[in-house]
Amino acid sequence: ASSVLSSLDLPTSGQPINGVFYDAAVGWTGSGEVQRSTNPATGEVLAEVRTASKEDVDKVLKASRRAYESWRTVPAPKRGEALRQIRVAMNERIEDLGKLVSLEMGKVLSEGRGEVQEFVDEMDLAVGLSRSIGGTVVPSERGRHFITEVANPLGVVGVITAFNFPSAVFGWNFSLSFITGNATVWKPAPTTPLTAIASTKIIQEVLAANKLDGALAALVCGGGEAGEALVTDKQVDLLSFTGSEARGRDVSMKVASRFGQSLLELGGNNAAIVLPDANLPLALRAVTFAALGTSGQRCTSTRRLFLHSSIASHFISSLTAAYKSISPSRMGDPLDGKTLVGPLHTRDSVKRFEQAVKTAKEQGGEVLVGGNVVEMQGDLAGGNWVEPTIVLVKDVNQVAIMKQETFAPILYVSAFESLEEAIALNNSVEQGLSMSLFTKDLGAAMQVIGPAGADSGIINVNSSTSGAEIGAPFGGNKSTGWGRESGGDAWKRYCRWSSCTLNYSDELGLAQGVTFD
Ligand code: UN1
Repeated sequence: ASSVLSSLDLPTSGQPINGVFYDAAVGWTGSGEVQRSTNPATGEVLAEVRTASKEDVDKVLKASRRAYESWRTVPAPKRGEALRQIRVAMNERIEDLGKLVSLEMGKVLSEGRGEVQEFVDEMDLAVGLSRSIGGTVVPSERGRHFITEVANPLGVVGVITAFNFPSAVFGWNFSLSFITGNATVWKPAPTTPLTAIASTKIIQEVLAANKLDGALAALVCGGGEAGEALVTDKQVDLLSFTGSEARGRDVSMKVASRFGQSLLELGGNNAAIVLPDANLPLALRAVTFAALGTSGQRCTSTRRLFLHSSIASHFISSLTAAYKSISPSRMGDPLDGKTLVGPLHTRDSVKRFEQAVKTAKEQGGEVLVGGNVVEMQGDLAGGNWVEPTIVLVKDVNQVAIMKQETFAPILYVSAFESLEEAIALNNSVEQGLSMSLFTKDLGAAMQVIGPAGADSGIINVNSSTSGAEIGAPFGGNKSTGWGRESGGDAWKRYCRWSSCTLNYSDELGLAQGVTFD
């Protein structure tokens, strides 16, 4: 652990690391309570971090506002050039950062590295966008009139991220916020401050080398107090929040009540539907990855599997065999390249896993594989280990827990007869993030994509529910919060838009044929 920390210049002295940065002159500080970052695989305390108090957040927001006021007039391609340098610096440290993500979050090395890659990819996208963003020109009904949409920088963007993607989700937000001319203030999850501190240090080095204000990428580590300050403070123009539906509801109402804007990425309860004509080995691999990747702690994890009745028993036996080939032999230290399934992030996650399995059984679910907390040996004995679990559900109306998102490797499996029924099952939950359909039938695929199809924000045919690329918008419908981040038009949310009409005639022409003579 200490070699991973020192590779990224994180002190290992035992003194609390400062978790607030907003000003190169002030450096790293923080007057709030001390929080711990713990290795989920072993229970070892990695470091203590001094967090931001409400007063710290206020100071940071003032500094970020000042930084925004000069940044907004810098041409977007020049902003893109600074981001390109951050991209290069981050990419140089990708292996170390990936290890730190694995160490602190608990996801396996390939996924830890993968999410830093996702940050780098997003910066590539944003660097390109910095040379093309802008509004459309609209034809005017009046002669010698020119109508265009203008995208100006918005102000200060607050980004509250979750523990499960401690790097990439900030990357999506920061990259777009930065090139559109805003200052960004990041509050990472209380349990993953080290990834945030290491990433911010890299960004700060590039900002300093370019003589840019450090408050363009400020960091406020902390918990409820710092989060609440960002949510309620009018100085935050856009608040991007990733987390639970319960907290997201509270955040969105508080931000709306001050007429701020929020961008929400909340729960998912993603389904995979397998039709009889599907490439079944491919479907098996895709479902296994999406259900077990990040130990079932992605927003996009597959939580519900709907199998056509004609292939259900065959598919379930292959899936059970796949699970048994992974657990316990491929479960273990996330930093070991051979590991496929790491620990849950916290002790509380283990309790929620146990509770969900218990409830599923009480409601009539049958545990086919797993279902238990695992006692590991040696260093791993102090970690948060649970068995990858498959629950067979004969009656979806009885097993109500299936409609809740439990951040754990629990996969509920059920059979269906018709595609319409499977679509209805997909849509029967509050959340609407991602879904998968496995088929070779183009008609079935179009039915799922079309107007009477799946209500999910992300629809994948013959591909996993998780593991989206950054180029398309990422986000979900319904209680997932309707937010869209990363690709597509997501950048537009970070702008202050004006519709501008320019009259270059000497007449005052009125629209809609109105006269006022
Ligand atoms: C999340 O779980 O909050 O599609 C983000 C995926 C990743 C991002 C997940 N690219 O699984």
